[in-house]
Amino acid sequence: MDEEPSNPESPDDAAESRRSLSAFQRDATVTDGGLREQFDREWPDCWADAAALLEWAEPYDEILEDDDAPFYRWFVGGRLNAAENCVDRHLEAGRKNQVALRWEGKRGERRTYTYHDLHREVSAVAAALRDLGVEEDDVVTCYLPKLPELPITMLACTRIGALHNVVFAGFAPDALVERMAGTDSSALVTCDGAFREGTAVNQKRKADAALAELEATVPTIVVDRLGPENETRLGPEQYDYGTLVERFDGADVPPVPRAATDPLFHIHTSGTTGEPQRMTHATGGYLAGTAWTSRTVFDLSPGDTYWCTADLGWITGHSYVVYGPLSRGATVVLAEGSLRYPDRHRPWEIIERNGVEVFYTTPGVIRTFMKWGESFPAEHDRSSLRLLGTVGEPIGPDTWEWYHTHVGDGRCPIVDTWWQTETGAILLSTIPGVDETKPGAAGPPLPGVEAAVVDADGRELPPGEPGYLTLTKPWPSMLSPLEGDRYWVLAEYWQQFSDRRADTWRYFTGDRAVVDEDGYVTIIGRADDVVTVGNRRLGTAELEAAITAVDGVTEAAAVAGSAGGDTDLYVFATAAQERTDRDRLRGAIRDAVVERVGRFVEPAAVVFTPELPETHSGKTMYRVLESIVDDARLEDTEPLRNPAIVGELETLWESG
Ligand code: 6R9
Repeated sequence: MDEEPSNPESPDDAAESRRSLSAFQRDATVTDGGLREQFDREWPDCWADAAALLEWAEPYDEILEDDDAPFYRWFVGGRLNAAENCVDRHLEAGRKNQVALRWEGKRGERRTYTYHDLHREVSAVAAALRDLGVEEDDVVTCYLPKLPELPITMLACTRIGALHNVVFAGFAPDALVERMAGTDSSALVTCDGAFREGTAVNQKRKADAALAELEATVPTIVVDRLGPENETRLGPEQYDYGTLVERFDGADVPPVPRAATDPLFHIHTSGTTGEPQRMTHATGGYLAGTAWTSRTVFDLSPGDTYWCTADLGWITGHSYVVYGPLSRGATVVLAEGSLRYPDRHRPWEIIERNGVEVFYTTPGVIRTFMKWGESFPAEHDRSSLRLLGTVGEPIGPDTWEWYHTHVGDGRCPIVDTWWQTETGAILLSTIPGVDETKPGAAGPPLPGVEAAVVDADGRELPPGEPGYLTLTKPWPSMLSPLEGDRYWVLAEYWQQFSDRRADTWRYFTGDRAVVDEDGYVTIIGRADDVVTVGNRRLGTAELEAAITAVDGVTEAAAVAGSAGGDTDLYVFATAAQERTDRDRLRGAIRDAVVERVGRFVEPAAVVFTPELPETHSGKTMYRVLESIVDDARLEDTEPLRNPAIVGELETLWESG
């Protein structure tokens, strides 16, 4: 046997980690084990607890209005401003010199913004946007990488009641065109370029290409990221960010009170059809949800140092880089660029240097750390860490154990947080000050949240039986579509499992899941990822779950391809240990698939790869694997977090 035991902890270590878990619980903000019962009893009034974490310009009259279900309205009658909640009120609370943002640039640059600095620059940008004609309810598209100017611009928009629409900076111009046109954007904020592993990449050229495609000209603000050595020409209606900030420095722009039900921002999901869909969140409910979960799940209090690796182009960056942690008055670390540049010590140096207490990332990033090896975290002081989080896809037990042991030293609880762009905030997770964790299971629904796993006819399934994950009660940070989006939102999320005549509404998450006797939910994967082999349609989620259950397999993706003429099933997998016996593992994977779906779908090939291609938000990119199997040309790999894997996969595939 050349395998190491999969659980490196001895019983003594395990006892030790339980002891320190209670050390976390002793200091946690939320330790009330009766919170779920209390929320159930008082629902929906319990959500006043979340609203109480915010500063309201006018109090709300009604917590939940359901006249127009499933288009629920939260905190009706209330008015508030997001920028005021994330910035101004911390000044008033005597925290003006507390650090709000610590930015670490790709080239070793560091910038620190106190809440006072943040207030000043947010106000200046807000004044500049107004000067360029942006009004309340207008939409401003942001096409920026992880620079401080991005959260600042987002907050500047919300300060004047404009909506932001952040588009991932890695997307190509046509994606920008589509998202700007789809939101009727009145302004664009972008930058001259970005450094990619040392070389300057032209971002403005992409923005200009998109602007040329749009019908109307919109004013464009350009952040100078490349410095004076890379001169950028500004065209008509294009303005330098730094010049505007100087010009409007000291401007007094009072935050515009918005109705709680007014939209706060747009963000796009890829949607099941693959077309980007415009999603919208409402000001009051979204802020209440992100603030409350930042406190309850991430245990964030003013002054806590927190680092989330997500890009701001995704919902995780909105909810848990900007709105949640800043509304809590935390110190947010923002790291530009890749975690492996200039070398693999970077993530641990960031944690060490900044004294990061709470760290939030995706299983894909953790698997990359695993591949690099435990010596990297081991060389750095991580004693500041007290809580770890994960999001975006299921975390397998091996990855969980590694995270727990080598990042958290067996003493930091892990929160496996399940949520979606549409849900706005975390809905399934353990509360680290209260609940036991089970590796691999996201956890029970948070207080006030109700979930059910159902069969295709909507009948609730008993524990242990996999089915569709639905949400049976509305929640404050829920999607709040504009009038024109209601039709498709109904069809996509509310149609399948609701009984409209009985006015009983169930939100369909699009995920498959299984719940255990204790109410902990394990996410299996997306219900719509289906492969057709022969004439059978197979859910990839269950296949992959069966494969990753094989000891020694960390991750798997199943795709259909016609490399051999007929349509066959192909499996890509990553192995827990470099030295694992591949042939034995291959055999075990084949057996697992056959046992799951029968002999007729025995995989035509099982390919071991160091990583699966994945998006920046941590989802397996099946399109890349399909194009490799079918030897098709691959367009656009820009949405990939790990583009280097494509070449490696091609080589692995060709070498059989
Ligand atoms: C926040 C975010 C949503 C989909 C969701 C599910 C998957 C998210 C997860 C998870 C297992 C978790 N997902 N968190 N799967 N465990 N803790 O990722 O939003 O990009 O909209 O994706 O991500 O499949 O339905 P979004």
